[in-house]
Amino acid sequence: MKIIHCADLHLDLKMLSGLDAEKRKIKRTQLLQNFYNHLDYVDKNGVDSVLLCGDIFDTQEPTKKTLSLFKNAILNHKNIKFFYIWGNHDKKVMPFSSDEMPENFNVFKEDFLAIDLDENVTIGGASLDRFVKDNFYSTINFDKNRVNILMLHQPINTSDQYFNGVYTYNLAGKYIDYLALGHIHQSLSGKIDDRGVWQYSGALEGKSFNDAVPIGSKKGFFLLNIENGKLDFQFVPFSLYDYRIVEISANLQDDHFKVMEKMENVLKYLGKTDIVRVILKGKHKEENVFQLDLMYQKFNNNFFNFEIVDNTETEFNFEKYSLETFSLKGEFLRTVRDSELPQSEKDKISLIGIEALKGEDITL
Ligand SMILES: [Mn+2]
Repeated sequence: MKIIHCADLHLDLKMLSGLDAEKRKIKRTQLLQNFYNHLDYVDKNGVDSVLLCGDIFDTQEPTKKTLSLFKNAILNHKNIKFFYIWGNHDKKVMPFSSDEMPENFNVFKEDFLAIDLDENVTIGGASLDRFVKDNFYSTINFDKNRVNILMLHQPINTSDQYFNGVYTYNLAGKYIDYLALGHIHQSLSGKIDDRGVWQYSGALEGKSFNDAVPIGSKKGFFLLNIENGKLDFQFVPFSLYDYRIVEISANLQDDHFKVMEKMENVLKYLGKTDIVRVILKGKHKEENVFQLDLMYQKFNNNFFNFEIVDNTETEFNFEKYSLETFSLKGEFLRTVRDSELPQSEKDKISLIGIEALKGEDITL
């Protein structure tokens, strides 16, 4: 039996900072597109069930259009069993009302419930609230002779601003083989006890730079395979668009062209489905100016979206200027130097002042 574990689809995603209106629209459509692609995968690979582990919608009020498309997708896959819990974003969102609930769509509400499938497999789940009730753990009543999968949307072994966590010391000994988690957008995992593991599938698609993945990897879901009472699982990379953070370190001797070359050496591995943020780090000499708009223009068209953050520091030759006894620059710098400001502030103010006194554009 094959089961897919996915979570955090965030359909109707609201926060898409850094993208313009047109790209936000594309990105939103593409979240839905990837859900559909994932159902194609289900069809082609003989998958029996899909676990939707919360934050399927980004909001408690998904648009009618998205809801309708989601429902149609379920109704068009009558041979697939779907298991649904809500998360903190889509708390209490019920895609189907109770009188229209299709047979292949199973919802786990606040209380633990277990549903037996063929091949000795049981799926259990609960949509927990902000606080996990003390008696929740005692309601988990898996049969130790079955393969047991539990669905939750919680932080594990910790709490965060949204939810109190579930703790493995409370889950140990409950005959859980696989805890399918949503909430954390990375595919993290750990052990519950000698028998079971917990696993976050990660988001199906990245939703911001917090979900950035290294070059060569992707977001996706887990495919569980249960045969003769034995459960195996593997990650399936599946995202369409990926957030990438590329850090470029500048050395003191690097000029604009050297930094461009360093960028090119990394960016050549990325393309039109990447949302790229380059972060420039390190120190450069005052005379080596990095022209960000030129860098932006060179690479921008290669990617879905491109931005550069310049965190480099200018090494300021304070002594050179302050030795100019009869110049305004020298006078200004001596005043800054003798002030009570921290060194980093002194450097910044000195640089702005010198640019101003040279009559150049002030860049911050
Ligand atoms: Mn969540």
